Amino acid sequence: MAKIEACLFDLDGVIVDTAKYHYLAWKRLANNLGFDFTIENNELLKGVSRVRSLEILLEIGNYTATEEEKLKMAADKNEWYVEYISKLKEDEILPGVREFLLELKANGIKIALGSASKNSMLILNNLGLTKYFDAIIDGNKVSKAKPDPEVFILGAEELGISPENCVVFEDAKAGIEAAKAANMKAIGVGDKTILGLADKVVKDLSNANIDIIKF
Ligand code: B16
Ligand code: MG
Repeated sequence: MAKIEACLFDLDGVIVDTAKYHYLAWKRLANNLGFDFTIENNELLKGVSRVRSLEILLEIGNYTATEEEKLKMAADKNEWYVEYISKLKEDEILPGVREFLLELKANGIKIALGSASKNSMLILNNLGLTKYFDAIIDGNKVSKAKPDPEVFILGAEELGISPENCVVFEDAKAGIEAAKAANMKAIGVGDKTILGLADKVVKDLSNANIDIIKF
């Protein structure tokens, strides 16, 4: 079995729960357009790109918009979202994450981010986590969304590690599919019934240590 030399982390749902801020901003947009947007609806947007998220939201509200209007809606939503995440503090790092990153570093394991978000630098900087990452691949660098493996392939390339020596940590089904399509190991973070395709599933990273990346 190939030895793991690098860990690639999704951001929202694995390192920090930014989904609640995405929700508040999308809900504000929906309400401005005259329809409701529930926390259940928000589940559909996890791990999904901003543009695709807007399309899903408009489908939910049965709302038709021109391309120009959609651009303005996405920009407004992002402005409100950025207001929230500008206030992110280190105490919002999900349990066990910083300790796990430190342990990986101490064991010479390379670390990369593999996120769909275009706001990842602001988030990592506010959480004080940027220094742990050897490569950051996010929505600004990729053209294809998960389950396409592009984000993780680019991460492995930037780290100089071959995919079979990489493991991905993901909370979204599409992210697990992307990891498998990249020929990497995948650890699901969250619900076993949703992330069943992963090699392992953990509820969260609160008890994660170096043993978790031994397969
Ligand atoms: P932004 P991840 C994803 O982050 C979020 O889960 C998803 O809800 C969001 O639409 C997407 O980032 C794009 O984010 O609007 O900030 O560019 O899970 O891939 O880290
Ligand atoms: Mg995620």
